[in-house]
Amino acid sequence: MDIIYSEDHRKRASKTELYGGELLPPFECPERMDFILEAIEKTSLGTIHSPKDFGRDPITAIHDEGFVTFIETCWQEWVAAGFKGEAIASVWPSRSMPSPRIPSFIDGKMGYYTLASETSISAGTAEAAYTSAQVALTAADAIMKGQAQMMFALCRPPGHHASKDQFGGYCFYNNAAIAAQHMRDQGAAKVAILDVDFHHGNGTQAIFYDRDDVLFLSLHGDPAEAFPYFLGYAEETGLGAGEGYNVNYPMPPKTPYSKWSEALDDALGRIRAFGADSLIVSFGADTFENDPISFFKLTSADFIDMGRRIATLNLPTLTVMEGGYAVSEVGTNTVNLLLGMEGQ
Ligand code: OKP
Ligand code: ZN
Repeated sequence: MDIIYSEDHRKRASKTELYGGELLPPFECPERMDFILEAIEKTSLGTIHSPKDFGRDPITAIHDEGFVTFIETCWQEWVAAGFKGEAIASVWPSRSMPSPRIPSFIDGKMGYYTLASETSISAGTAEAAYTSAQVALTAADAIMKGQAQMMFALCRPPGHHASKDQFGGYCFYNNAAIAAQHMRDQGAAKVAILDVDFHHGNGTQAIFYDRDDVLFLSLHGDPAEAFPYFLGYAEETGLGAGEGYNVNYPMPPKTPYSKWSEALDDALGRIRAFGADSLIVSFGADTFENDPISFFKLTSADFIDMGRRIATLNLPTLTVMEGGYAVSEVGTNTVNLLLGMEGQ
């Protein structure tokens, strides 16, 4: 399967992540891509292509105009305000002060447009996020044009935590959601998004929550114990026309593949019943047993079986890269999924 990738991801080189009260080097680092590229080259999985530029419109088809402008201008405004560190939110329109007004000063604007403060914005973040969305769009477009049955969008930064107007969880623009909307606009009637990253895809869920044309299913660490904590429970099944088109599979610490794959099989059955004509897999390798911030127990070999099972759907399939932080093994695990999908 062919791969879309851009070196622009290196512009996202934040120095700090707020973790356990410390500012540490981010888990979501550029080196992740080097290990994935190295593993791809070893297996001759397919050809790597640069993204095309679909412009800003497919991004604002999913995200608020004001939010996109904020992402584009945040760093300059933060620097102009005289702050010395990277841009990190510190105050929110919380339950006791649910203001609908958007502050004009950048420190306040940060809180309005942020959903989690581990993720800082720094020089180049906006450009990397823009190109990451173009990577997903280019791969989706190739599928819609019938040029490929399967494509891999090697996106960085990831996207599934980003909602229409909030960034966080290492995500800025929701690459999978932007690709799904592009597929709809290019003639796909029913798109299924299967999110197998360890973390719940809260942004993707929120974006499609009231829609019946995009089925969202997510397998993830129970939000009672895992990021993003405030979304991802099984009782969240959709709203209005979207009722029944959102499916969550929260799972406890130490979940092995034998259990995890039961949820996967159920999800695959629902995708078949929905009658999807295209599939997007939001793929994170952070379900891996040695992932430093996650708690499932999948082995490297399990990713091959995961790919094989997903391929039984026999649908045009776009795989979009999300997380995975066991850096030295993220390449092997990602390539294993893709080889499994190809029936190897
Ligand atoms: C992004 B993706 C742990 C906090 C968790 C955010 C994790 C974002 C994961 N104390 N920090 O879904 O892989
Ligand atoms: Zn994740």
